[in-house]
Amino acid sequence: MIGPDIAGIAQTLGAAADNASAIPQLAAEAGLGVDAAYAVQAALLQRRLDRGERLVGLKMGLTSKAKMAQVGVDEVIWGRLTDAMRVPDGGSVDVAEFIHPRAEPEVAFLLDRLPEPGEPVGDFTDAVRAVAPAIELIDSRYANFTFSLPDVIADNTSAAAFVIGPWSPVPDGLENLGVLLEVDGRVAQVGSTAAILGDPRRALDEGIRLAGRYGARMREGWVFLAGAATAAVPLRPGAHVRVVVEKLGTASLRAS
Ligand code: 0L1
Ligand code: MG
Repeated sequence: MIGPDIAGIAQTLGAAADNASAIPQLAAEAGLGVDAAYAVQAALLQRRLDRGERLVGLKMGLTSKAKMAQVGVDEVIWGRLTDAMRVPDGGSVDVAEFIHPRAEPEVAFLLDRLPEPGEPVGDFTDAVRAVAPAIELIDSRYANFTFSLPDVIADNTSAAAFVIGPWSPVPDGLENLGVLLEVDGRVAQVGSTAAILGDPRRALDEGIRLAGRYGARMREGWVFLAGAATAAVPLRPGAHVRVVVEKLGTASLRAS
């Protein structure tokens, strides 16, 4: 039996991102299941590496009830981050380079010594050197930001860009820190790091476990986006977006 055209689907999704042009969902028609969708994601990454980008970390997606409800998918997923997706803290992005970008408040981990695949993270502060407030820009390549589970996995979990604020040592109470997402100085979303799988540290266990299933192993020095603490908000041209995480400070970006 002939399986889905992994390379062809990756090419279609990659071109949609490059051209900032939405495409219809494709998983159902292509017979794409979850495993094949992660193979598409790996092929999409290879496409980026072939043009000189570097893999710098992983991200978790749909780690909060608010996010799951927003997109109608109820499984935790993971995707890949490259250096080209990183925007300096306080930097700007051009909305025209995206299809329908949304911003969401995240917590980032700077990875240190990780356990062998299949082993749980023992001491969190051995595995994570530092923590930072972060913004993730997501931009589904599918029309109307609507997709099935395999569709969104194939689309690298809508990853588009990210901003990392200042790194701090792992603070006490990481499992329940207040989180704000502000747009133009107004509070747009309020949440807590507790919304991230009940404790963002759990996201790292899940990331190691889920990515390990597909042979992806995280490395010292990589960034890990643990997931959003609230629903995402549309990013409009001219908007100034700021994330505030209690004890960790702020990360911001401006959209042009
Ligand atoms: O980072 C995320 O939670 C995004 C996962 C994919 C679903 C979406 O595009 O919101
Ligand atoms: Mg996210």
